[in-house]
Amino acid sequence: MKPIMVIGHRNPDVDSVAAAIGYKTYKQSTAQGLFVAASAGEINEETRFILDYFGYEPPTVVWNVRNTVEDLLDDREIVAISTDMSLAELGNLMRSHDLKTLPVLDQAGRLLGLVTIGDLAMVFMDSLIPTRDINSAPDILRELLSRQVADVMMTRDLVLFEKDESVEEARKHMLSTRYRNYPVVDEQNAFLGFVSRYNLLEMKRKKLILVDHNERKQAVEGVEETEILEIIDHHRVGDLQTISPIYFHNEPVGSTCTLIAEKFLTAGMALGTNLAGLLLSGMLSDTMIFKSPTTTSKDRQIAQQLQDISGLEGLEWGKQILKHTINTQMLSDEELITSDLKEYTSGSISFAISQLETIDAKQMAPRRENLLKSLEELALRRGYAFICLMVTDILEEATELLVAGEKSHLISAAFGPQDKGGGFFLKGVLSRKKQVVPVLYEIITRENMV
Ligand SMILES: [Mn+2]
Repeated sequence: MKPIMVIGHRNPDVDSVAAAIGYKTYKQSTAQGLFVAASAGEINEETRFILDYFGYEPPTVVWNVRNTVEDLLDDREIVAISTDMSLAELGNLMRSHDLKTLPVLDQAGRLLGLVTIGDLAMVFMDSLIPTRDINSAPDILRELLSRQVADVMMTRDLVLFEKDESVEEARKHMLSTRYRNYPVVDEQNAFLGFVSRYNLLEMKRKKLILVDHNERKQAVEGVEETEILEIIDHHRVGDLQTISPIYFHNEPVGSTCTLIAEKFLTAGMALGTNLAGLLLSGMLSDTMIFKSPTTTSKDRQIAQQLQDISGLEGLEWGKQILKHTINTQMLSDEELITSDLKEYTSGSISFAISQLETIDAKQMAPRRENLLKSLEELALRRGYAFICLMVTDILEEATELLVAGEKSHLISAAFGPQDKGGGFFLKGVLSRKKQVVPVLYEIITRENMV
């Protein structure tokens, strides 16, 4: 059974990882199927600390969900043969299993060659026809049937695929050759099965449930090749499309974990202390301990219940989490910018907003000039019309906004006046999605940049 992946956004934060684990657990006990939690990239320090604290394994890191040759393999049992098998035995095997191609493997399961029914027929004909002597046929046949697979197997010019090859590559090879079956191997050349044109037609899309995002640019690479089953989110509605009608729960609350916790609570399902703690952590992290204007009364009310279950005191625990947020001193300018970078599109233009949450924004001041340079470089390299870095001081409840890129003047105009260091001081601005993203979309529309 192919698992259904519950996955958050790229550059995963605590909310998207905790929501993936939480919703996986919820689905596992309410729906049929095998669910796994995944993260679309390496988890950050803060998340690692939290998972560790509550005894959770980090979710599988998934960089790409494109279909690979491995996804084409069916679950059929592998019938294989060894080099020392006689052709008489081989004939029995082929008939009893109704097989036309067989892999020849060594003791360790590595692929040595193939025997196809066509090759066998050629061997028989090559031996029988030149004699033109019907009377000697039984002897020739007897000799043939006692030969071994090693004598007849095809070993050269095999068209085979590695399991991680893309389906697109495999498709091209299949269309330019004319074999019935193509062997698939892993890095050690171990045989995994055959694929055929038929498997291409039958290919099943990977199944995903998205949490904490619904924009294509923020989703794991290859998302357009998958089937999205559900989305649970608290952001603006983006540009992802689905094949069929789906369950799409989008609600402007402080965190996706709020919505996941709510599902457990309203269903009257038991919530373990660890899961309650994990979900509470996602809420605290995403709402900056309820200081962000994204925080709603639903968040406060659900957080209270999670505190009761987990025995944690929200404020205290929130401060402990904060201590484990990224250590900016260890990061290069570019690492610092890309560690929580989100990309957006509007028509043909793309832009990006990065956010750095800190409890002492002043320590960033000496780096401002170099950060601006890095922003400018990144905008150029990745083709952003503009890029913003929000340096958000959680304690002071303010953001210093740095802007770069070809169209940055438009953004600057909206947030001005500029301060001496080249940034914009925005008192009371804490939330990227609520206080910055909408302003930028507004500007793009107004300036007709699309
Ligand atoms: Mn979130």
